[in-house]
Amino acid sequence: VTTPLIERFRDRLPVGPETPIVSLGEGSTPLLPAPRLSERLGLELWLKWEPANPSGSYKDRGMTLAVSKAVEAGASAVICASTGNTAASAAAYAARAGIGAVVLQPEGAVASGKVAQSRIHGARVLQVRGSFDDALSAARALADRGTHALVNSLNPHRIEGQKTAVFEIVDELGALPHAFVLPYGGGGNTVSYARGLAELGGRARLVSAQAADRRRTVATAIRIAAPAHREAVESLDAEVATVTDAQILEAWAELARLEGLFCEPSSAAGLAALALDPPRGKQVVATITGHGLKDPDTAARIAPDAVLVDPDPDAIAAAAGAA
Ligand code: AN7
Repeated sequence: VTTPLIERFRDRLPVGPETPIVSLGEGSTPLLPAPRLSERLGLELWLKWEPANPSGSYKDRGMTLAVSKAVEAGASAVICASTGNTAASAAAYAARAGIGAVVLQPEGAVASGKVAQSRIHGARVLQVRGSFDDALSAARALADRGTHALVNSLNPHRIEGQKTAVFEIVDELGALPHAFVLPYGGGGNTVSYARGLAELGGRARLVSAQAADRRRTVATAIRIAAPAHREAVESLDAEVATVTDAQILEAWAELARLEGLFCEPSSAAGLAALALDPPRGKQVVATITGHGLKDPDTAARIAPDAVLVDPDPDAIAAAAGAA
C-alpha cells in the first residue's frame, strides 16, 4: 500500500489532525538510473519518474494538499487554468473528494490525453478563446469571487506539496546531488524545489529549462508566455536555461530510445538543457514531469510509422528489417 504523500511528510506540510486527506496514492515515485544517457553525457544521471503519480504527472503532489485543504476550508468546487496536467490532476482529486471542478484550457492547445482525463473525471472542461495566460487571469478573477477554490500553483499548498520530490530524492541518494534539472513553465515546481532544498538546509544547483519560444513551443505543457512565478524564480539561486523545440524533441526521443522511458515532450526540457552543458563526472537528477501517453499525437507525428503487412511470415520477415 502506498502511503499517501501527506502521511509520509506530515511533519513538513501545513496539515493538522483535522485536515481530511484526499489521496490517490501519489508520491513515492521511482528514482531510476539512466546508464546510457549517463555514458553519453559523461556524468551520473538519475531520473525522478513523476509519471508514476496517479494522474501521470508531478502535479498530484501539490494537488493532494491543495484539494485536502480546500475540503478542510469547506469548498464545494475547485477551479484552475491549465495547459492540461494541472487540470487532469485537479479533476481527479476533485472526483475523489466528491466536489466540483472547473478547468479552463487554452483552446486547441492541450494534448489529447490530458483533455480525456479531465472529461472522464467529470470536470466541467471549458476551452477558453485565448492563451493559457488569458485563462489564468480569468480563473483568478472568478476565484476572487469566493465561489471556487483556485488550485493553480498560485495556491501555496501546491508549492508545499511539490517540494516533497526533493525530500524523496535526497532520501534515496543519501545526500544531495550536484544538480537538479527540471522544466520551467509557470515556475511553480522550481520554487517548490528551491523550498525543499532550503528546508533540508543544503545546497545544490537548480537548473530550470524553459522553451525558447514560450508562446508557440511544441511542448504544450510549458506553452506559457508570462510565468506566474517568474519574479520568484529570478530571485532564487536557480539557473534558467533556454532550449529550442528541436533540442527538446531530440532529448525526448533519446530518452525513449536509449532508456525505454516515454515522457511528454515538455518533460524532456531539462534533459535538453543538460545536453547543452553537461557537468562532467557529477551526479545529476533530472525530474521527468509527465507521461508520454498524455500526448500521443506528438509521438505519432514524429516517430516512425507502423508498417502494414499481410499475416504471412515471409512478408513479415522482409518487413521486419534489422530489428
Ligand atoms: C509535464 O498544467 O502549467 O514550471 O497548467 O505539465 O511548475 O509550471 C503544467 C506545467 C513541466 C512546468 N512539465 O512546470 C499546467 C501547467 C509538465 C507540465 C511543467 C508543466 P512549472
